Amino acid sequence: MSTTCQCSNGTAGVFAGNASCCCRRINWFTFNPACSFTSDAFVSNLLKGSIAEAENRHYRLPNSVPPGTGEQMALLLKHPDQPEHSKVLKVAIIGSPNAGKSTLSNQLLGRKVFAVSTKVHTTRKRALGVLTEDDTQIILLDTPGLTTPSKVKRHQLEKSLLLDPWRTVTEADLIVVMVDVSDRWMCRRLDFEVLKCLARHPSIPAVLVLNKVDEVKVKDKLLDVTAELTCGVVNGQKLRIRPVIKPSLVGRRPGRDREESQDQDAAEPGDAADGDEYALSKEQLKTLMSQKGWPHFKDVFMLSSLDKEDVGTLKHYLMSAAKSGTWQYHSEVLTDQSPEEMCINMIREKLLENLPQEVPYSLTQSIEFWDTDGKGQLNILVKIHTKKETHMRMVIGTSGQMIARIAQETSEQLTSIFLRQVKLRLSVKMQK
Ligand SMILES: Nc1nc2c(ncn2[C@@H]2O[C@H](COP(=O)(O)OP(=O)(O)OP(=O)(O)O)[C@@H](O)[C@H]2O)c(=O)[nH]1
Ligand SMILES: [Mg+2]
Repeated sequence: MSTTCQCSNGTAGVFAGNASCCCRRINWFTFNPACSFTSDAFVSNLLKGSIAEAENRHYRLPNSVPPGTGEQMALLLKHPDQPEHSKVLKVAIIGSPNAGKSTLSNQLLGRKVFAVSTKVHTTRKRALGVLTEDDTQIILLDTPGLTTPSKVKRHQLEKSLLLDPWRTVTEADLIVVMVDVSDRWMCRRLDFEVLKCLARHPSIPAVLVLNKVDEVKVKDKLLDVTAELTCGVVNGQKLRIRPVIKPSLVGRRPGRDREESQDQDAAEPGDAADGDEYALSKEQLKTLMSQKGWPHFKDVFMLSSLDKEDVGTLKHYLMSAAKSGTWQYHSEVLTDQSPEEMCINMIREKLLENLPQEVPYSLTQSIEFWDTDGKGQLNILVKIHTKKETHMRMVIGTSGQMIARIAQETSEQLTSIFLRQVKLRLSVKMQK
């Protein structure tokens, strides 16, 4: 079974996989529509819920990260080795917590450099990944999930969760908005924080990525979601989608969820503030409140970030969108995170994955020892701080099994990031 869509210009095509509507040419860059309307094979795979591994593909071996801050700094400052006709694109990946932003960034880079977990707020501050192929450099800006001041306060999260996504967008050439379509609340309307972020920067092109399509059983639903989240308009073209949007959903007033998501805090990053050139007025905010989607997306992609082939199509799109310009980094750079930051982030990932709901959020870590020995092995000692004895016991686990597992799993991950043997030891300390 396949689903079709029609644009108002009369062209029609299969609307699935990495579909963007039937937009042949958009103002900002020219894009080959072969990528927008995918092969029957792709669609049939998508509808089956799985996509075969790409065959006969040659991937460039991805870069690794130096194991010392000094070497990493030197690499970041190294003069870019750009070719004569260099191209560049800075892409900010934004969205609600847990939408799959870091998973997508890792998959695009071809190597895991960003922490990923099933729990929200895994990413705590903006970090970048660099993808350099041939004459093109894509700078991926992975951001914390957009949240509100009251949530940050309530869960005692870092301020960077509040500020970084907004700051990151200002430096982007393209915004990728990620939505988790397996979450039925998320796909009813765009998160208000996301909408505000887009409204503050209407001149920066944005594309919508519907992620986790592998979790969606009824693929027709993706068309409804697309219509809702784009207000039925993509790249200035009105979508005519069959089956039509359910009448019950059309014109529904902002519901309880939107009202509930409104923050009580006075100063939100998207609100008007003195001296903020991007601030939205009260009227603009009011209009946004009644909006379910963003009618200015240039394209829509439907994909599973876990799937190499899906992500390959988006990567191709980004590569095609790059503009002539000087590279910002040497082609050997993979990320701007320091080795220590990456270690802390990966430990946080394992804590989030292995400990129950609120426990990992109350833990902090400090690096006590970091040294590469004569054999090239990186030896690290990290202390985990906790305020509760019960949490300490949970981190240690029965006979120390939990802490040993976290150390082992993180060591393996760091070994593949730094491309050398890593031995990580963990200890837990009660904080007064
Ligand atoms: N089934 C499925 N799971 C996915 C997909 N993409 C991401 N995930 C899972 O979704 C969870 C969240 O992924 P992250 O990449 O950490 O999400 P994030 O948006 O970076 O989250 P924050 O950093 O907390 O804002 C992880 O368990 C991922 O494995 C997908 O396409 N399909
Ligand atoms: Mg993340």
